[in-house]
Amino acid sequence: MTASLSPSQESLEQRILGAARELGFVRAGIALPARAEQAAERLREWLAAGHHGEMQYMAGALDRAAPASLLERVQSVLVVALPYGGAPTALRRSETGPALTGRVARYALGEDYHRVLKAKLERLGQTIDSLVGRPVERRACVDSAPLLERDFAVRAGLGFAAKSTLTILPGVGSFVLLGELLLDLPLTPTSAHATSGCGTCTACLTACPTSAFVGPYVLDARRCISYLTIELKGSMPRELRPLIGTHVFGCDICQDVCPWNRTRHAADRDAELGVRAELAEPQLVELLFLTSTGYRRLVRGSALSRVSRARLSRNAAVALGNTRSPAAEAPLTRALLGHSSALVREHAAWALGALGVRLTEGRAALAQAAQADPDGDVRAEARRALEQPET
Ligand code: B12
Ligand code: SF4
Ligand code: SF4
Repeated sequence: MTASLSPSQESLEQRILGAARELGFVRAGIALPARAEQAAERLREWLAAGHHGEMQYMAGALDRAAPASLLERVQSVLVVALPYGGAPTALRRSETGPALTGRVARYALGEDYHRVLKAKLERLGQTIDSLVGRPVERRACVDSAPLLERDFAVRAGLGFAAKSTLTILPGVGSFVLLGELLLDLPLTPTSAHATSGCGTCTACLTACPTSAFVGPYVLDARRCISYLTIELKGSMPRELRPLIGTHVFGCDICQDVCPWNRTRHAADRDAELGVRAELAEPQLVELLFLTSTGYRRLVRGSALSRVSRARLSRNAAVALGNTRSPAAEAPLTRALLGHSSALVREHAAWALGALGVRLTEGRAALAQAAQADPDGDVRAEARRALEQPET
């Protein structure tokens, strides 16, 4: 807080930040809504390099660096952080799970964070109304709003911009989701976080299985497992498929290796996010053959609803190939010969080739698909898979 602050204002900011903490936000801060010029320039360079891939919404008309493009009369940006970490073993029954089990990133293991965060921000907004004594014009943003959320989090003093591109909150780590309330209310900003805390560390850059970092602070989203399993709609680049492992929705590797996430004081996962058993240990064969009813049941109220049924099954096919387990051959064969989605059949063909085991029925199915599948991409993939050596 600055010295020029009047006592009544000071108590308003403190009470707002206190109310945020009571709602379960592990950190909260206030930034001025001025356009983030440097971040805008970095975003421009990132887009010009094509690092956003198919995420056309990142190149949309609205200025992500200027909150005023979302709320014309915005005077303050209140930024909050909701913790979703916790020891991985507490979230999953076992680290590797039984054979043919996939991995869902921690943020998506429970209830849809958009919904949880939005509801908490709405409650915070109501508290602000009662503190101020009138309805304050506001807009809640969580992830999907065109706003450079991480930059405003740094400006509001929540944490620093890390080499992994994530915002790290000292004492808390990076397993936090960000949300903002844009307010037509003048508030004194909290101090920005100026310095990076990465030092000479490069653990995240080297641990990334797909080499998605162009360098420190810059990610080529097209190579990131999060993008490949969630955002990408069509075929996965063939050279990246073996590197995806058993991830079926998102990836936490660059955060798991980060020393800032090993703090003993790591905040507990917000109780309203919870953890769903079927997401903590997703069964790959079930995902491969999801029915429309099963899909609706699985994704209802979950962040997985961002991904279509065919894409989830595509991800499961790739993950099954990467298990290198002989038990994956039968379900992949069945998918190759009978799945209604050509996207899934194509990835099932690749996965059979990638299994690296002596195929029994799989080879005959590949030969049949190479000849007779109605889709050209599936036929080509099956031919390629037949050329893979069996061990
Ligand atoms: C598009 C997007 C993605 C894309 C691209 C990610 C990316 N790095 O850009 C994909 C699909 C790959 C993705 C993945 C993930 N995402 Co995402 N994603 C977004 C989204 C919608 C926009 C991000 C963006 O603006 N990218 C554009 C680039 C240019 O911006 P940037 O990476 O933030 O870069 C800034 C800094 O790195 C900095 N910078 C650049 N160069 C330099 C140099 C120096 C020296 C310094 C100091 C700074 C600096 O300037 C840039 C502009 O401010 C935001 C929500 C939002 N509306 O902001 C969530 C968000 C960033 N994602 C989030 C999460 C949780 C994830 C995942 C962890 C999910 C998962 N487990 O799979 C992964 C993490 C991957 C990673 N290492 O970033 C959280 C991050 C929370 C946090 N603590 O940082 C956000 C904020 C959503 C939220 N509301 O909580 N995501
Ligand atoms: S989320 Fe996974 S794939 Fe993406 S940058 Fe981090 S380690 Fe790499
Ligand atoms: S792993 Fe190291 S370099 Fe990467 S974000 Fe964490 S501290 Fe920074």
